[in-house]
This record gives sequence, C-alpha cells and structure tokens, in this order.
Amino acid sequence: MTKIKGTIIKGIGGFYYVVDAQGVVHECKACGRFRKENIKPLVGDVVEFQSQNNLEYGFVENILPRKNQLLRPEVANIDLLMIVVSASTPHVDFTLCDKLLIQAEKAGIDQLLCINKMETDKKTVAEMQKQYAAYDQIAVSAHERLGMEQFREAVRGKCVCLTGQSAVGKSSIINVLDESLGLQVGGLSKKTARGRHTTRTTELLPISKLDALVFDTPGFSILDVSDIPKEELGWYYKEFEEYGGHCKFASCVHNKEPGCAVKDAVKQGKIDKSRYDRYISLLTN
Ligand SMILES: Nc1nc2c(ncn2[C@@H]2O[C@H](COP(=O)(O)OP(=O)(O)O)[C@@H](O)[C@H]2O)c(=O)[nH]1
Ligand SMILES: [Mg+2]
Ligand SMILES: [Zn+2]
Repeated sequence: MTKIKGTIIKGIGGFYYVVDAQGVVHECKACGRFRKENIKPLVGDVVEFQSQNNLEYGFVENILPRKNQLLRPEVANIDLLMIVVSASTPHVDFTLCDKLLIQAEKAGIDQLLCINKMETDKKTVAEMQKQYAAYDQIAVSAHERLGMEQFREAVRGKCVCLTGQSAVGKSSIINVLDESLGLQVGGLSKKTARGRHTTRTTELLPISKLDALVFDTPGFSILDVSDIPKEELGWYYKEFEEYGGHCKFASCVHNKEPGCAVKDAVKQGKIDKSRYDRYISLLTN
C-alpha cells in the first residue's frame, strides 16, 4: 500500500475529504493515533493517507508540518485572511474585526479587510478606512460586481480564507469568482437583522483560473483572545508599531503609564480613538 499526499478540503462528522494532486477527492477517517495524541486534522492540512481495499474510505496517517493555523475559523496553511464586513446590514462588529486582526497577526498571517455591499452605504467604507488606516482594505459589491478585479488580484495565486459575521456576503463573493460553484447564499433574518447561518462547514474551494484556493467558512460572532498575555496584546495592533518603541517604559501596555507614546498618538489623532478605546477594554477585561 502506498501513501498518497493530498490536502484536506472539508471535514464533516468524522470524515475528511482529501484532494490529491490529480484533483481526485478521497473520503478518509483520521487514524486512531491522532485521537490519542489529541491531534485534530484541519481543513487546509497537507496530509498523507492510505486507501484500504476492503474499506470505502482511507485513513489519514500523517499531517505535514503546518505553515500556520487559526483557531477561528479552524484552518491551516493560509496565505491571507480576508476579513469580510458589510457596509449596511449586518452592521460592522468592530470588536470582532479587531480580534480577527489580532489573531491573524499573532499567527503571522497577512490580513485584508474587505467591505462588501459597498453600493448600499458609503459611510461605513469611510469609517473602516479611518479606523483601520494601518491595514490593507478593499471595497466590493458582489451584487453590483464592483471592485471584483481588485479582489481577484488579491486572491490570485494564494490560499485565502474568507471570514467574518454571517450574511456579510462571503459565499456571494466566492460565487462571483467562479459562477460554477453555486454556493448557497442566505438572507438576513428580518427579526434580528443578523445573518442566518447558511454556510455550515468550512470548505476549501479551488479557483483554478486564479490559481487560488479559497476557504468559505461559516460565520461566527464570538472570538476569544483572552489567552493572549495582556503585555503582548498591543504588539498585534499595526498602528501602534510606530510609537510603541518610544514609550517611557519598555513594558508599557499603553494604558495608565506615564510617557506613553501610543496615548500621545491617540491624543494627536494619529491613532484612531475608537480602536484605542476597544484595545483598552480588551486589555482590562
Ligand atoms: N446589497 C447587497 N447584498 C449582498 C451583497 N452580497 C451579498 N449580499 C446578500 O447578503 C446576504 C448574505 O450573503 P451570503 O453570501 O450568504 O453571506 P455569508 O453568510 O457571509 O456567506 C444574501 O442575502 C446576499 O444576497 C452585495 O454586494 N450587496
Ligand atoms: Mg456563507
Ligand atoms: Zn505606551
């Protein structure tokens, strides 16, 4: 029996779907050793597996070293985390955005903020640009096909994970990239103006004309970053970088310390006040 190499594109109910170099998808289970060693294969993992003649499914036997991984969404080996927000409904959850950026920065993953539904409201686009001036951003409309050329260029040749709240339009955007995918798209629940969860599992989709792999992920609104030591938190704010080294105390967490260059920058309007205020509430909670 020979080992075959492939990439996990989906995991459902204890089964992993692994695509090999020829593009054939194999249904696999994880070998028993993983459970014992508390290892969980992730979508995006490059694995070695064996198919067994007497069984319909194969066994994932080995996970190759990961380039990176995220907890939420739970994915491995990505080149870019695309944080999608909506210009109208659902309203931007700025704290969730902050946390997603923190998580990606800590994992050493590039980030791009993508504001979808741009045709509906110009104010949110401007607000995002103000608050996240230190981050790369694009504004698009999946419905009106606006900004999609820029989007394609951001994705080309990369393994990109789309993440964000439900109903911001992640699946809709991916459908524009490749019409043949026909991913299910959801409406907004009228009662709560929150998204319905249409995408239930994380799925890795090849977009061959862009030489890209794109993860479509279920939306979520809770992300816990409380495991990050408080003294580290500020490291993951790009706009603090320029100033953090100039604080009076090397251990400054930019809260109540005197001579804090980050706080000065906030006072001078060089760092966005809302971003800083939310940083303090993450720091002190
Ligand atoms: N106005 C507007 N609505 C959009 C746009 N893109 C997606 N939607 C709508 O937003 C809702 C959620 O889309 P969906 O792709 O399922 O979001 P997901 O949960 O992030 O995957 C659907 O009703 C879409 O039709 C857009 O560019 N403009
Ligand atoms: Mg979806
Ligand atoms: Zn400081």
